[in-house]
Amino acid sequence: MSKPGDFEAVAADIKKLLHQPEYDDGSAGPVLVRLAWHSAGTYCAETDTGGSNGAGMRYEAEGGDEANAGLQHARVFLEPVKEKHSWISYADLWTLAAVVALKEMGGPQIKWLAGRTDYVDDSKLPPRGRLPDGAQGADHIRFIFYRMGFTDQEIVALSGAHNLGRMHMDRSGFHGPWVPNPTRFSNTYFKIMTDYDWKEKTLENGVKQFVYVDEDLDEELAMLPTDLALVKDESFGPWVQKYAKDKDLFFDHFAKAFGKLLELGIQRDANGNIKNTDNVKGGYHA
Ligand code: DDH
Repeated sequence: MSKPGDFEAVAADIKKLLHQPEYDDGSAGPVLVRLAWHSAGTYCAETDTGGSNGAGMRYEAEGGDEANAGLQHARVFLEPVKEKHSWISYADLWTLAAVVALKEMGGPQIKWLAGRTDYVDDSKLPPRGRLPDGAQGADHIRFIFYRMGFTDQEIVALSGAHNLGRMHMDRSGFHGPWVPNPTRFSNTYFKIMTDYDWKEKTLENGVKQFVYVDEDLDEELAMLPTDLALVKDESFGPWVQKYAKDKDLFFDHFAKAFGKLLELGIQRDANGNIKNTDNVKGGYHA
């Protein structure tokens, strides 16, 4: 047990659990990033519902959304950290874990502020279906991300998270990693999206995705229809090209957009404290 507010101690324990030799590509990092994204990405600006506050994914109403299949792995990885530092809310732990994991995987530092509560406010529960469907195209992507308040530029930057991790047939129905080194954050996703010749493939479960096969690679690479929809779109496309050429620009824009994602629906006063709560306060910038 650490002192309440000692986020450095929590971050240190998150770092220790990232190395998971038996799991996927040897790291818990990618699935932790996805946990934070799915916890926050249910937000609707117009109705002020959803978002990371409340950690609603612990319960069936939100956790049972088929888009969240597989994220129990991330929550299980984090459970010993929660047991040791019981003062931290799950909502803070899940978002902090992504920030720590991204940095450890070579990504940018993301500004993170504490104070989320685990109180599930039923009036803020997101309905199912708020997260994106990889089989769709640009209109769907805009529908989902405009609802949260993101711009086209931010949408492309956030999509760069697919530099990490892989798809699992038993979770989403899709299969494979996007990039050859899926535990290292970079702009490779954008580079290969534009440079490689992607071929449509129907998997044995009937699901369609795009693949790139190269005998020098251990396995074929994959792209979702939504990933490739970014290249062709007249407003998304130029950002794909810019991020493919300029890693620093991508890192800067990704850090800002991911930081914004984690704050959706969180109302703070001028000091950064969440209004009307006595939650543990602080931040993590190291
Ligand atoms: Fe994603 N994502 N994502 N994604 N995502 C999947 C995996 C990961 C979509 C679909 C899928 C973001 C945007 C989109 C990560 C982060 C982010 C999988 C595979 C699908 C399908 C799941 C599985 O089978 O295990 C779609 C569609 C979109 C969209 O924008 C239209 C964003 C914005 C992020 C983010 O973090 C900001 C990460 C990381 C993974 C890898 C997870 C893992 O277990 O590995």
